[in-house]
Amino acid sequence: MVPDEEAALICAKLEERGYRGAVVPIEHVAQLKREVEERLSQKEIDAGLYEKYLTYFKFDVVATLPGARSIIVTVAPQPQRNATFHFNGQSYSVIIPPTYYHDTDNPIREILQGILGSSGCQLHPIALPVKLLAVGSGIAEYGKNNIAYVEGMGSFLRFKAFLSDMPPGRSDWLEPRVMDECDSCKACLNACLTRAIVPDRFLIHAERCITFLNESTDEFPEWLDPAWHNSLIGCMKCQLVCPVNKQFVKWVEQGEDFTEAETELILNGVLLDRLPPETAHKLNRSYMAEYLDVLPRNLRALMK
Ligand code: B12
Ligand code: SF4
Ligand code: SF4
Repeated sequence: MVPDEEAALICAKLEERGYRGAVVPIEHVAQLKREVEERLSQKEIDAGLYEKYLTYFKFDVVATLPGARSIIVTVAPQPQRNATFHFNGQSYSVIIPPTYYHDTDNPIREILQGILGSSGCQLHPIALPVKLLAVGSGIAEYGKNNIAYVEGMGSFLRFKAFLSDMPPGRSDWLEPRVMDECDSCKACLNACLTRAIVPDRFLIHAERCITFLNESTDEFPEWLDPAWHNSLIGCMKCQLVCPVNKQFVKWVEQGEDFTEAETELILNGVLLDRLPPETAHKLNRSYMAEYLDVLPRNLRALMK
């Protein structure tokens, strides 16, 4: 198969299943790295606070997959999930935002493997700044809230990037841009309770973002009102008010139900391997097991 045909087949097969994708030449990784380094040198990103995220990116793609030639960026629509916790006779229904569930990663990987395997090409998941990648590839656009939007999905989605040694074929690379809808709107700026989104620069003040604070095991800063928490982890404020998300905001699927006893164990910070297997399964199925260390604090804030 010629490279353009293989890339087109990947996009078509993903679309058949409701996903979207693009194949990008590996050369653009250097651009992604430069973009992030530029933000660091301008001190728009605080390297100290951001360290764990920055070290997560794997810009040295050839070390990850020798012979890598393409990046495949994919996107899957995702709902919010509603998890229920029972405590002291009361039920608490709490939101797990889109993105945290990884349930679309494997089906996407299988589709890609099915196509690439037949031409002897390899596939490797890779941690890259996927919003920049998706916007550069043309499948997404930025909102003023720094979140990336895809036509037909709004921002209710999950991105995933893969490396491959397949030839990329022809593709355009676009400069980062903001949706036209943002021109006359500042709903997300007004909705952000911590003022992480500001009018005088595009990049949010990540260190003020509720997600940054409630994904971290550090104590909440004093200025953060616990009542601002709106999700078990992360924050939905700047997405729920966005007019581009209007048709998706009510897309909420039922998640796991944690009994009184299970909720108590979680609130008491019991480690995963000490939890009853069924409780651990529920956490794994909710993709919350990796956040178990911050759940007691976050859940308490929501229960108040
Ligand atoms: C670190 C991180 C965070 C940090 C910092 C986020 C930030 N904006 O800096 C924190 C913890 C705060 C965070 C929060 C959230 N995150 Co987050 N996060 C990440 C992670 C791991 C890396 C992102 C990163 O650091 N990129 C580097 C930065 C600098 O790139 P960037 O934000 O795209 O910024 C570029 C542009 O701003 C551009 N640029 C600069 N100037 C200008 C000017 C203009 C005009 C334009 C157009 C562009 C532009 O250049 C910058 C790069 O240099 C990614 C996963 C991944 N693999 O990418 C998820 C990810 C970005 N997060 C995601 C989500 C969903 C969230 C939350 C909504 C959490 C939630 N669900 O509750 C919030 C949203 C906060 C917000 N409003 O942005 C999703 C985004 C999905 C989407 N639809 O866009 C990702 C992709 C995870 C995933 N796999 O789906 N996140
Ligand atoms: S709320 Fe308005 S300004 Fe913010 S991302 Fe959505 S359309 Fe753009
Ligand atoms: S996720 Fe919440 S705290 Fe972060 S920028 Fe959006 S509204 Fe603000």
